[in-house]
Amino acid sequence: MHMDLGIEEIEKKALEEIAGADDEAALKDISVKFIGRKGLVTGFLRNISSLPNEQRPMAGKRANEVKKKIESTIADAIEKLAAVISEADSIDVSLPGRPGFRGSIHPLTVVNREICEIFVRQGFEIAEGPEVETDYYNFEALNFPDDHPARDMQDTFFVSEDTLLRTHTSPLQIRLMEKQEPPVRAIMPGRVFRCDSDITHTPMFHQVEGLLVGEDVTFGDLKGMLTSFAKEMFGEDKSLRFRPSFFPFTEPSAEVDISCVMCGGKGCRICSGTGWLEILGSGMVHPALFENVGYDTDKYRGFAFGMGVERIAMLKYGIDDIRRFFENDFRFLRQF
Ligand code: 2NM
Repeated sequence: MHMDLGIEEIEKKALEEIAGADDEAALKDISVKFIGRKGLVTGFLRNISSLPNEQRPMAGKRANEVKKKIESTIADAIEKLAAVISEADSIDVSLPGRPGFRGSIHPLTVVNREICEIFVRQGFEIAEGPEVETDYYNFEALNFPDDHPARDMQDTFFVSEDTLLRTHTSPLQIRLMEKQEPPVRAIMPGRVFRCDSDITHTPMFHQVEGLLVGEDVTFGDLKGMLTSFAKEMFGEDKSLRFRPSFFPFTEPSAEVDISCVMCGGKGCRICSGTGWLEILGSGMVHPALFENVGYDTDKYRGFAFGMGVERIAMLKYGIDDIRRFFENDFRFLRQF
């Protein structure tokens, strides 16, 4: 009955069966059925001798072509199946998807907002202004003497003889007082610039300064205000220490320390064994400033304070190198 099929019919049937096969075992069976020892093509070849002489060469040639065609088509089909199987193996559809990176708020922005929010809740307005300032607003009006070391080229970035990159946000307080009679209650967040660079200083950093002016403002108000700020920022359990200091624009002046965030006051590496960490500077506004802006020095008193946002963020999050804030390494930034 094998001989009943012509070689063209055998080829057509083989190719149809290969196309319909969906695994390797089925393809092996097809191989046996057509080109195995007892296969249809093999049987056809064996029977060539019974054909008339003149048909034999042509029939033999076609039968060999068909055998090769079936072999290569089966090999291709096996290869295709293998590719599909390995792709299916490499994708585990039961795994949860990988979440995309959402981005996060920069730690300095987080801390800057937190500082501002605490004072805004106490009735302070937010004021902003130019980063390029005149010598007058940055130093002169703030009672810095002509020979103050901060006015040196080494400490301040000068743009020209009379203009510079502000070294603090205090110039804004002068601008604000020039425009507005007391009561004044404002904070000034912003970038400031100093020629300085090591693990705790960068040439650009961020400050928040505050100013409160009115009648009957006392040093007690300053202490109360800054104590409640520090406890909100670092925790109710912190103690505060007001330490006498000096700033040109305040008299008297005080630096404010909190009990160490690491050791709680016992003394450790972070607080250099003192138990205390400096978080801000403050004082009662020097009368010279009020004279410069035309306020009545008999009637008005004020207090002012200033802090570095980087320093507060380093203490709050235990960051030991200020340069981390500016390296833009996602592994650091996405933790906040
Ligand atoms: C500080 C420390 C102490 C301050 C003073 C003033 C001004 F202009 F209103 F008098 N603004 N900021 C001040 C006082 C800033 O930073 C460490």
